[in-house]
Amino acid sequence: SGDVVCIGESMAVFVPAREARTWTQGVGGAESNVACHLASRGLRSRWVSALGDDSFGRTVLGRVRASGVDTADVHIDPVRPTGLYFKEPGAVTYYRRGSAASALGPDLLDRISLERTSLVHVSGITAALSPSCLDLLRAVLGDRRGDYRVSFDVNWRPALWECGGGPELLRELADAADIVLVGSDEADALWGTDDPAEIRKLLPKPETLVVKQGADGATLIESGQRVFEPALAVDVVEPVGAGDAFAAGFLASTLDGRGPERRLRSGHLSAAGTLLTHEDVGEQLPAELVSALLDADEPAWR
Ligand code: KDG
Repeated sequence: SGDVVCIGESMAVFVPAREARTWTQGVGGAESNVACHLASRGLRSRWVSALGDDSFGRTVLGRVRASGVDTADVHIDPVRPTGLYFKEPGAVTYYRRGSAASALGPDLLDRISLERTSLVHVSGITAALSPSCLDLLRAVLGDRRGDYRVSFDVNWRPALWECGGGPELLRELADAADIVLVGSDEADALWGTDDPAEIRKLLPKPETLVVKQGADGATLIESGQRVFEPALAVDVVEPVGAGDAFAAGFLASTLDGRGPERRLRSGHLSAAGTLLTHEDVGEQLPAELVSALLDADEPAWR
C-alpha cells in the first residue's frame, strides 16, 4: 500500500518545568503527532506543512524527521514564524496567528504528489487557522487528486474559534471525509449528542465513524455494524495528544486490514503511551509488542 500523508500545523510546545520558572520545549501538532505514531508502527508517513525559518521551526522539523517521518514536503517560510503553544495544567495558549502554516492554501496540492498515497489525514484544527487553510481542507476533501481515503479528526479546539462558526464548518468537513474520528464531548458540541447511533444519523456519508468515549473506550460504526471496545485502564498524567495517538493506531490497523475490534484496540494501545507522559507524542510501544498484543485473545492484551 502507499504512504499516509498528514497535513497540518505543528508548533514548538512549552510545558512548565517542575518547580522552576523555566519551560521545557517540545513539539506538538495534531497531524505531525499522527505521522510520528504511524512511522513508529512501521508505516510510511509523510508530514506536509510549513514552518518559519527560525530555531523553533528547526527543532520541530528535526524531531518529526527523527521519528522516521518523511518531511521533504515541509515548506520553510522565509518571512512568517513557527507557531508556539504553551501547555499549562488546564490551559492551553496559542501564539500562532500569522504563522507560516496559517499561510498554507489549496495551491499546496499542486506542489505535492499524492499518487502513491493510500490515506490523507487532516483535522478540524486547520479549518480554524485562516481562510486559505480552510480552503486547503475543502480541497483535500473535495478535489481528490488520487485514489486515497481521507480521515478527518474533528479536533474541536474552542480557543481557535473565538469568532464563531466552528461547529457548522466542522460538520460540513466531516461529512466530506471517508473516516471520521470524534470525541464524545466534541460530538456534543457539533451535533448536540454523544450517542454514536444518533451522530451516525446526522453524519450518514462517511464510510467509517469512530466515537472516542474517553476512559470508557471507543465505538466504531461502519457498514451497518456497531462495535465497542473498552480502553486500557491507565493512570493519566496528561491527556493532550492521546487523540492523535488513538487515531494513528486505529488508522495503522485499518490499513493493515484488521477487524473492527482490533482496529479500536490498536488505537487504545497507542493512546496509552501518550496518556502516561507530558509530551504530545511520548513513549511508544515497540511495533512487535503492539502486534503481539493485537493478536492476543481477550483478555490477555489488557
Ligand atoms: O491533539 C494535540 C494537539 O491539540 C496539540 O498537539 C496541539 O495541534 C495542536 C493544536 O492545534 O491544538
